[in-house]
Amino acid sequence: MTIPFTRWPDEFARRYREKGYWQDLPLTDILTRHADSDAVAVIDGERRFTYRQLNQAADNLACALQARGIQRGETALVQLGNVAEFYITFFALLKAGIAPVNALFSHQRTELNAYAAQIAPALLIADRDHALFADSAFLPNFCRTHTSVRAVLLRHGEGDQALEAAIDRPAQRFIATPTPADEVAFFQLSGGSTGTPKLIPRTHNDYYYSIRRSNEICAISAATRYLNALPAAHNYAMSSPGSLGVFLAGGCVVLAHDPSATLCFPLIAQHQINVTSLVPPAVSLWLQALAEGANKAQLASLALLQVGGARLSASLAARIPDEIGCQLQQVFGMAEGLVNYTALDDAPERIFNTQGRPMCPDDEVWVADENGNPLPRGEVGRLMTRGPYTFRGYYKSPEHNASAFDENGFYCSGDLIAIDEQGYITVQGREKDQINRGGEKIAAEEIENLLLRHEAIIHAALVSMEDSLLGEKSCAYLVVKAPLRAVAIRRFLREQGVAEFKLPDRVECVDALPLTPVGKVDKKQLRQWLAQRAQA
Ligand code: J2J
Repeated sequence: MTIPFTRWPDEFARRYREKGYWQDLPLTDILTRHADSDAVAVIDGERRFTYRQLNQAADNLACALQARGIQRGETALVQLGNVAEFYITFFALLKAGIAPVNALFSHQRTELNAYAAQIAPALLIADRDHALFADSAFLPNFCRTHTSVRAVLLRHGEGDQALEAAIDRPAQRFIATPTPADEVAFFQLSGGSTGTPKLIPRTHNDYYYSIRRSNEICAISAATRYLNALPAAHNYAMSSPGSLGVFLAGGCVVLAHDPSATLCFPLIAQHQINVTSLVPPAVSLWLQALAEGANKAQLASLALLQVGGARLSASLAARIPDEIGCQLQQVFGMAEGLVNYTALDDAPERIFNTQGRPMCPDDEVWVADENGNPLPRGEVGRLMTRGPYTFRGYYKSPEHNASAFDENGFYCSGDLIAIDEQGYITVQGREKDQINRGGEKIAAEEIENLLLRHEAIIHAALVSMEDSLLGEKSCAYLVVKAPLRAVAIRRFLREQGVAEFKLPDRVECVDALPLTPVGKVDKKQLRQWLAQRAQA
């Protein structure tokens, strides 16, 4: 059984192998290469796991899954937060050849249903600490809807369903059976711009390269002590170089449940953290905490701070070396593949003012005008890319793929960028219908569709509005039959079971939505209205 996905054409696959990008190793190699090491791999609160223990735990779980009849080539839906079990589960599934979708912990019913509907998982692994699974009604309902689910394991669950028990029971004669390295290893989540969240098939070969190359650029080694304060399942925290990069190098990952200064500063001091990654709003909060007297000495071991996921202003960037006392690296990446980094030895001006350059010499990146024609260097246009770790198609989405890719397999990310003479990229804006709320991505259409389920809402448009901390927040423009208050709208959406960060920060009721000459909602105009109101 293999999972269908859009493959790279043979000539590309051949070239990527010849150049050593694809090494035909399964991602499980990241862990098994350290199977005999007693170095600490993960610290989660009071708990510590050596590489040997992490590997054994993954074997145990994989064996338990096989015993439950879950087979190689099947899929799993996983929702775990920043806990050691996230990595144990990830490696266990890879060892058993089961491809997971790792939902974010902030996701709710709508997102989980959308993922399950797409992959028809044989297995669900989740956490009783999540509100959905704390509620005894949700799980039976979920399993009734998604009849493909044959086994459920819950962190902090009971009896047969306890994830911990499956991890603790020693494996008997376990033989790992990962999928072939050029097949799907797991699915990454797209930030999305469409009604249903899209899934990104990632192969062992392409993802392993992305991690290996990231480690080289970021100088990750066995001496790296990485604080993982971003959602563990997010592509940035997994692979740029993220926790998987640190495991590959034999370093130590310390988990934090959120990036707040109050939680992270003491963890950095206690565990002598030398690398971490943040989104720009968290940087602002760290700087604010320091300005308000937080103990800077706690950050003494921190050598490198990566910032990405959303636009970092040059002024905020420039404050980092002095005020936090470490080196900055900008990261501009996407779950679809392409990742750009500033180099550790780049001049400060470059690090403050650009989002870096593609990490692979064979990343093909160019800028297109609105008709798909190449623009001269330096001009602003659409980012087009293909390469050894950039996917070739969303899972089971032929229609969307037809517009997201050009005829030569270049993916159009929806970002508006410029590339300078040295190949460095600056992100200038966005064309995709998405709101980037401090790194958390909201597909406008997904929320608009949910809003339209409300009996009093006739038309709905979700647009971004500027925010000094988050960069962007969301505003819902509505045409309604009867007056509606923002709290009622938010409550309604919450009842639809959607992640909290996707709820509109503001609601505006209007008589009509402005339209473009072809009759589409004119979101540019709506954003102008918001800007004018902000000035007024
Ligand atoms: C501006 N916009 C950025 C940046 C991402 C590493 C880092 C981030 C992600 C990520 C990732 C940006 N400046 N520095 O997967 O491996 C916006 C762009 C991009 C979208 C991708 C990684 N860094 N962005 O953020 O899939 O709009 O991945 O297309 O969540 O975030 O979002 P996502």
